[in-house]
Amino acid sequence: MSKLKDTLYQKILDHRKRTTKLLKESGDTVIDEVKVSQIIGGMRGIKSLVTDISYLDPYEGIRYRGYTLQEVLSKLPKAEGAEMPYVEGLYYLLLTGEMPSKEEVEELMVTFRNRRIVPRYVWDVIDSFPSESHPMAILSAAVMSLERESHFNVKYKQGLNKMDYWDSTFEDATNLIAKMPLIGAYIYNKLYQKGKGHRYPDPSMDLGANFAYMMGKDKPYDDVSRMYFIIHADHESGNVSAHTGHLVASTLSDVYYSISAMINGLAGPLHGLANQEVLRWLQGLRNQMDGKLPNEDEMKQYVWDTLNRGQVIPGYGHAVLRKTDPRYTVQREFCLKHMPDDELFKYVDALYKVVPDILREQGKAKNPWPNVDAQSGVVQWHYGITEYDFYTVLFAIGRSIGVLSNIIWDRALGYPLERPKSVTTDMLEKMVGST
Ligand code: CMX
Repeated sequence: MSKLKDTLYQKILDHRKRTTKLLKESGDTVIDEVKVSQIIGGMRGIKSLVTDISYLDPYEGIRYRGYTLQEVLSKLPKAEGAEMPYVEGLYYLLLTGEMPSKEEVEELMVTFRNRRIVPRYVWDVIDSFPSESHPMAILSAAVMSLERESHFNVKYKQGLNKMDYWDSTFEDATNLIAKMPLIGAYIYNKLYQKGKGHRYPDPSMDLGANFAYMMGKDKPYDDVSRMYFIIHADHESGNVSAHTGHLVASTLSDVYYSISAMINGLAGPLHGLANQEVLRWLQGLRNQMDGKLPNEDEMKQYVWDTLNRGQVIPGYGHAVLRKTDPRYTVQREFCLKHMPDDELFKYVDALYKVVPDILREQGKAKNPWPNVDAQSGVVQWHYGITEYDFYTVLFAIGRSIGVLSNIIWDRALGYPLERPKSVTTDMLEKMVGST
């Protein structure tokens, strides 16, 4: 057993006792109440899921296993000369709650290296898509096609003990994380480089550096990849991508079905696709201004025009957060250091000065502050990834690390099939006495 798997197993044994005790001694304790507005309003804020991988505080932002993003970025081991930590270390942290040592990360790097070969039929699936297809549709299908590799399914058919579900799920999850960057880079090269730029991974490199290498990008794009995958990895359990992954996995569908579903949820413009929407929207402004940087009044006008057309300002607002997203701040700091004179970054910076006040004045959005997506496309654009349809694929590679960690723990703690109850509008009207 690897150090990671052994540590994880010990944690699982301890944690099971806590869950059993909670259920046995406090199973009927009321934690929350539900309002009509929440039932009609997308279940906002109802406390009905449990996860220990991450927690989202509305005013502080995300913490992974209790650590803020800044702490994660400074405490996880880094490659020699790198600014951003190993992505492999994040998987260790999310699964075990412990900061790994450099040796523990290196062991995990070897594990990923040994598992990253992608079967030929996956490349065939990707190649069979028309070139106008959205990369998220291709990614979803590619992950789906890997389903026949599932160890969990084989073991389940053989008659698997419930206590052991987590083990083969861990194997599947680790295999999939190892392959995701290769699949993503291959999709990029197929769609936008016509297959010419495809490179096989370099065995000496970590996950982030290898992704940069396969994308044909020089330094500091290795750090951009590491930063990107780490900050997008998890955002507690209620967001659409994480929740979809968990929901599908709760039927004991394997991780390939679950992550494919997660990708489909992430592909919507109100969720992961918002980062490409930001770029599209900014390009609209740039075209309108003939490339000249708008002054504050012109910027305000463009924002108001968007709102007056009944559209949202992409990259602003959030269902839970009520302050500037720390994932935005991490990327902003990177931009200030590496690309302060970038033209689009200046647009993003100028927007930050006008949008929150305008959204407050309009009085609809509960959170007028920028979210992660307001910055992430600009970083990619600067390093030559100008095909913004691709940005959500990068988000999906990162998000799969958190969602897979959650699914392994779901299995370890025996969480059941998810099945909330619905009511009819008639029933709601009767309940509130309005008929
Ligand atoms: N621009 C304009 N209006 C906005 C807005 C924005 N950025 N954010 C919220 N609003 C509006 C909503 O559309 C809603 O209007 P209606 O009452 O007319 O339906 C009202 O303000 C209240 O919404 P809310 O409770 O503040 O926000 P929700 O929880 O319903 O939605 C989100 C959250 C992210 C979908 C929304 O803020 C939005 O559409 N933002 C723009 C898209 C975006 O950046 N998405 C990425 C989020 C991060 C991620 O998940 O990846």
